[in-house]
Amino acid sequence: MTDTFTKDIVDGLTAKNKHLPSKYFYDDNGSRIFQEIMNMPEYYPTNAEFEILSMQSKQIIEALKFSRPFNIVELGAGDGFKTFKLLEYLVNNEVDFHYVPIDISQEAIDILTRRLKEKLPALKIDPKVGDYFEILKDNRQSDYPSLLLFLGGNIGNYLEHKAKELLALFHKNMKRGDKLLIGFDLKKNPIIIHNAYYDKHGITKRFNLNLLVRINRTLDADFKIDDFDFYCHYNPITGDVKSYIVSLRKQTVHLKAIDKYIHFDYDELIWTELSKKYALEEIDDLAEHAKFKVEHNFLDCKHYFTDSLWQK
Ligand code: AVJ
Repeated sequence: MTDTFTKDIVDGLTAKNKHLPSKYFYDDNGSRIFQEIMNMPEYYPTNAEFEILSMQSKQIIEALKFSRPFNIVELGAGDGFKTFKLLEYLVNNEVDFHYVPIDISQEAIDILTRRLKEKLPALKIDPKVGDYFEILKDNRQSDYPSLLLFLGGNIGNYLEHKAKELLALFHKNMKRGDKLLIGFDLKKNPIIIHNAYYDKHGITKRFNLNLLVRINRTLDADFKIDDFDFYCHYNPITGDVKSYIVSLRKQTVHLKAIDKYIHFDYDELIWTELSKKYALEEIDDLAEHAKFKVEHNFLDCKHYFTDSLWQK
């Protein structure tokens, strides 16, 4: 039981209140299901952030007040669909910059690089595969100012103390004057949030249960997927969306690869994900705690989402 995946899964499933880390949703199949989520009309964050970067790229770049050339470093670039609008604006305006997309997935980086070379041949792209922070440290040696991108609202998956830890790490690996553009999903009418996560198509349910499929495959386990359901709940006071897998029976699952048995009670829960929604004041507090200065919030027209620009 050496690798972190196995350790995280076993720790989570043997805890008093069972839980599994949402970062493990994203195997190849999970990434595909997440694409389906992003294509649902109810999943507003994709459209909201796309609107921000389509309509306000000029304002965002002007707010940087960078000398040129500069770097744009994207953490967890993925398919880079949203970022395309920002890059397109810069290339069309002949701005001198380097784009450094970083992702842990070689496949994602290859696809992104191929697409960008085709669509924006003039773009100077310097893709990196690997751990954010190792690469950030390298970038710190660069003489040029950098804009760090952490888009998509991924910060919402972190518990408060973990979010603070992550932002402190960003801060530590930035130069004075560098900027961070970070996406936050905002508090809004709870029904809209409920419908985006507890979707009527069952896609988010499939996204969650795919984690059990992944455990079946990697740990040679025998989860009967039909014996589990999905539940999620938005608390409009705290802003927490919490997602769960629900055991529909009293049952035992065998993780054969490590010969471990996991018992489930009738209706027992596995907590799988936090997707926190923020108020603008909470964003200010987070920034201040991590010693950043909030320069501007770029909101979509419905005020569902913000790309918040911070300076070190
Ligand atoms: C990719 C973390 C931003 O929390 O909204 C979508 C993942 N989970 N539907 C989010 C997700 C359920 C998503 N993030």
